[in-house]
Amino acid sequence: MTNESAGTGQDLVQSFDSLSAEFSAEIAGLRTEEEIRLAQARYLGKKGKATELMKLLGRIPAAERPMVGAAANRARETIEGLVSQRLSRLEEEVLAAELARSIDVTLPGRGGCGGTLHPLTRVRMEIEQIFHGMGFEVRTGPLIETEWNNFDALNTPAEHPARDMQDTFFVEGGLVLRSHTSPVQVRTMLAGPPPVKVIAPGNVFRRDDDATHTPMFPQCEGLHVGKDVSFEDLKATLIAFVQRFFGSQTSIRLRPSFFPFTEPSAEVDASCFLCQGQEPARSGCRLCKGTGWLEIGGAGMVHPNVFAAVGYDKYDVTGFAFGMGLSRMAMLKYGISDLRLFYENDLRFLQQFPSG
Ligand code: FA5
Repeated sequence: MTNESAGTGQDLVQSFDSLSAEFSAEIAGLRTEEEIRLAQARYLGKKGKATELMKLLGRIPAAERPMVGAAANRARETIEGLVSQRLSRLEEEVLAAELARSIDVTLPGRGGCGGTLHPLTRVRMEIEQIFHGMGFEVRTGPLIETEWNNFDALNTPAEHPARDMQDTFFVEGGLVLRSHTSPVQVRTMLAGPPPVKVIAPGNVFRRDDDATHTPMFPQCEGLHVGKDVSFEDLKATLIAFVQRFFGSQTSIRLRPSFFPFTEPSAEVDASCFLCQGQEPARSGCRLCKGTGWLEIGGAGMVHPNVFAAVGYDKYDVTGFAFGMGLSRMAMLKYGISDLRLFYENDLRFLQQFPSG
């Protein structure tokens, strides 16, 4: 029945009754609450079929209207009743499906994924342990240093060309992001008289950025000052260290070098622990690139000017110092080709270093 042909009241009553039957057939095939609610709206909503029929009420004789109104109410109640019946059945079906799922409560839990120590932390801890065994104490210093501690006291005055090699980040007020851990030497000696025997691990900063240089990297300083501390002691200490860190076959090579704060100075190389410096493995060695040696840091005897800067008697004491790059050492120990991997926090990389 349409707006144009209202028909009689009896026709309208019949239309309402058949609407209920139509809805009943439709709802039987619906599977979700959303489908049911949409169907309900198609019948009882603002533009629903029942609402449209109600608009015809005004066109029939007044005497027949109560009968039609009653039929409309009946249809509405039937439709709403069917909706709520269907919805509660649906709820029961969902519950029954949940209950039918078999759960094996005896299976072991999945557990969380535990964190592990970062490879650089592991290397630092291992180095601390090795030097602790040789009688070194661990010291630390601030990352933002005075220019004096970072350069001047280390025999590197403002105009010294060696400052260029460690070009760094300057902060206002004569402060710098420390470019090496050597200022901890100065702090340690200013803090008390000799003898001192310390290592100082920590991060340092430089204007560097490539596969083997990062702008921030960890170093470990070593300083031993006392009566008659000799170059021989330095060499013995470094040999003992590399043999514990890289393996007992490892030896070292000292190459003459220059650092303003040590004299004489040397670059420290460890023999490549992968090829042992032996042919035929050496020529194809991916770690040492065929040289048989791996550079691990710098070292030397403390310069008398450094003793003078911290108030130590340069005629009374001698000392050695060294500084190693920890990320380079980790790179060598674990065979890693790009230093930047340490700082990318890629789980696929980090998960290869489970805590031991
Ligand atoms: C120094 O920093 C000296 N302070 C070391 C020293 C201490 C010498 C005490 C004598 C006595 P050098 O600039 O060479 O030296 O750095 C030492 C080590 O840090 C290098 O051998 C290398 O392993 C590491 N290193 C240097 N620059 C970077 C960088 N940008 N990224 C990662 N590692 C670096």
